[in-house]
This record gives sequence, structure tokens and C-alpha cells, in this order.
Amino acid sequence: MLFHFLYPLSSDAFIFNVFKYITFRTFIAFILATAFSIILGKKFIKFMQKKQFGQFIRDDGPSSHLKKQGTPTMGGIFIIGSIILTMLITGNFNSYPILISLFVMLSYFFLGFRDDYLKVIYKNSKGVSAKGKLVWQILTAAVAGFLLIKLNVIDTTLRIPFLKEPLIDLGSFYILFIVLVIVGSSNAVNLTDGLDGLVSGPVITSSATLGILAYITGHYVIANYLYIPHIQGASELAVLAMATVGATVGFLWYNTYPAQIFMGDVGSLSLGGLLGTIAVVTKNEILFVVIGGVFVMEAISVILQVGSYKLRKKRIFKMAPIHHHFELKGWAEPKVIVRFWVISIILAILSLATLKLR
Ligand code: 57M
Repeated sequence: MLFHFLYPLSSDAFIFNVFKYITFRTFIAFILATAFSIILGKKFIKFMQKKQFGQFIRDDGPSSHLKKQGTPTMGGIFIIGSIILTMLITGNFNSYPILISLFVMLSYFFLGFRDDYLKVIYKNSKGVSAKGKLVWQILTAAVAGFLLIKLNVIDTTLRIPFLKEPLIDLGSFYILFIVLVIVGSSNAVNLTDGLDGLVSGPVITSSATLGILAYITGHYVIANYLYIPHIQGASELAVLAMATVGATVGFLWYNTYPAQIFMGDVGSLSLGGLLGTIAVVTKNEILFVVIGGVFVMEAISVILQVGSYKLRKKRIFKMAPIHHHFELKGWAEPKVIVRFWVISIILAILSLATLKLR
């Protein structure tokens, strides 16, 4: 928002011209969000410790998790807080992609907040009912999808990597598809958030990758050169994506093994929703399956495990989501975490490589 005040000054003082450049604001957004997150995080952890607002640990999980009882949670408050503060300085609030992405993030923030708050207050793992959560997630995503189409931010065609032209026009079914992507992303990120720093790594790599894609999508010349659809205003999402990278890097400072704080649903649901929305606005829904492959792998492991148990009364994994499987196989927690990060880095680079193959 500060951008809105500083940029007009460029006619008086040349130096303010830099605010015109998205690349400059993207860089500033990363620096500011990282600093806000590290500074606010320290205070937040102290506050949560003082209030004794800690995580309730289920006793049916890997026994190594029992020692995590009481670890402060709801770190998502300072992650999302840092993103918002940063956007107030560097963001362009005249952009529909920015407003709609922030709407989804904040709506899921309130859902996650209520869920965590109930768990912390009643010291159990119940929170908001699964049905209540899903209804809220679907409604939010449907509103976002409707606005994106109604305001002509995106069309209703489905784009896939390696093809220059859209695959198919989904018409009004496109809203259903958008709901699937945003709700799926939010829940998959939530499922991944089960070991110290496990979800932070892939959130950082996915967000950075989507940020690069957003910049390109909004840049008329580069988008045309790479045969990807040009979406007016999408570049502004690069600023939001880099603010997200910074805020999550700051959080990881405290969340790395052994974690001083967890992000809670307030963090995982909102970050997942935000990533899904950026994928939708930049028309990278299918490529997002690769970019966020770690989240997809975690979600599929749960679907397979539950499906297999219901149909055959047999489990495929020692425990789902799949990170628990490796833990129970005897891998040390940091080994599982860093290996999942390695996978997410490889997937991010592979996704960017598809840009030249169209
Ligand atoms: C999120 N939440 C963590 C923390 C974090 C359908 C079923 C597969 C659902 C799934 C589930 O509930 N997933 C939701 C998982 C929890 O972390 C909190 O939750 C927030 C994210 N929403 O920010 O506040 C625990 O994860 C550990 N943790 C860390 N470090 C971190 O940085 O160590 C989290 C962040 C924390 C801490 O122990 O308490 C969670 O796992 O609950 N359910 C499961 O994941 C359960 N799986 C299961 O029941 N599998 C079955 C079937 C249903 C597939 C099977 O395999 O047979 C497991 N969860 C736990 N214990 N805790 C099972 C056992």
C-alpha cells in the first residue's frame, strides 16, 4: 500500500521510480517478510510459552512425537501477519489477482485460527469438525473462482504443460476445478505439516517457483516468447509469492528440528490455499501437481492407506501420511525432512524446465 503513496512521488524525485518495478518490490518483499517473521516469531513464541498455549500430541502416533507435547503452536499467525505487513508496504492493491489471493488466504486463516484455538483451549485434537472445515473451504474457493472468471482475470480453458494451446474449455465447470485445486492444495499442505520443518521447505520452493511463473505470466513479451498465456496483473503475484517465501523462511528459523514452534492449521490451511490460488490465477493448475509434488505424495498416501484399509482391512504404509511411514521404518526425523526438501527442490527445477518445452 505504501507503494501507492511512494510511486506517484517519482515525478518529483527520480528515486521513487524503483517502486514501479515489480522485480524491485519482489526483492524488498522477500527481505521485509523474512525480517518481520524472525522478529515477530521470537516475541510470539515467548507469548505462547507464557500463556502455556501448546500443541496437544496424539498418543496413537510415532512415540518419538510424545516429547513434542506442549510445543507452542499457531505460528501461522506471525507467518500470515508478516505477509500482510509486507504487502501493506510493497503490494499493489489495485490488482484483482492480489485481492482474490489475499481473500482466500485470510478466509482460511480464520478457519485455521478457530480450529487451533479450540484445540489449544480444550487441550484435545478435535477442533472444527471435518465437515465444517470442508464446507468453509469449498465456499471460499467457489467465491474466489467465481470472482476470477466474472472479473475476467482468467478464462475457463484448461492449460497443460508441453502444449501451446489450451486443452479444453471447461466453461462453468471450471469453477469446480478451481475449488478442487484450492481446497486440495490447502488440505494437502495441512497433511504434510507433521514433522519439524517438513512443510516449510516445500512451501518455500513451491512459492518461489509460482512467483517466477507469475512474473512471467504477467509479462507480455516473455509470456508470448514462451507460449504461455499472458494474464494482465499476474506479475503482482510475484511480490506476494516472495513475501510468502520470506515469511516462511523466517518461520523455518524457529520450526527447524527440534522445533520451537509449529505453524498450526492457521498456517498450513492458509498457506496451502494461497499456493493453490496462485496456481489457478497463473493457469498452472496441472503443473502445480509437479511443483507441489511433495504435498500431492502426502495426500495420495492417505487416500491409498484409507482406501486399502476400508477395502482389504490391510494397510499399505506403516502409517499415513507417508512421512510417518519413514519415521516408523527407523529413519531419523531430520533425514525424512531434508530428503522431502530435496525432492521438492528437484520438482521445482523440473517444473521450470517445462517452460522451454512448449
Ligand atoms: C495435520 N497434524 C499433525 C501442528 C501443525 C486422515 C488423516 C490422515 C488425517 C491426519 C491429520 O490429522 N492431518 C492433519 C497433521 C500435528 O501437527 C499439528 O497440526 C498442524 C498442521 N495442521 O502445525 O500444529 C502433529 O504433527 C507433528 N508436527 C511436528 N512438527 C511440526 O513442525 O512434529 C507438526 C508440525 C504435531 C506433531 O506431532 O502434534 C498430526 O500429525 O496430527 N491424521 C494423521 O496424520 C494421523 N494419521 C493416521 O491416523 N493414519 C491412519 C489412517 C487414518 C490413514 C493410518 O495410517 O492408519 C497421524 N497423526 C498423528 N499421530 N499425530 C497418526 C498418529
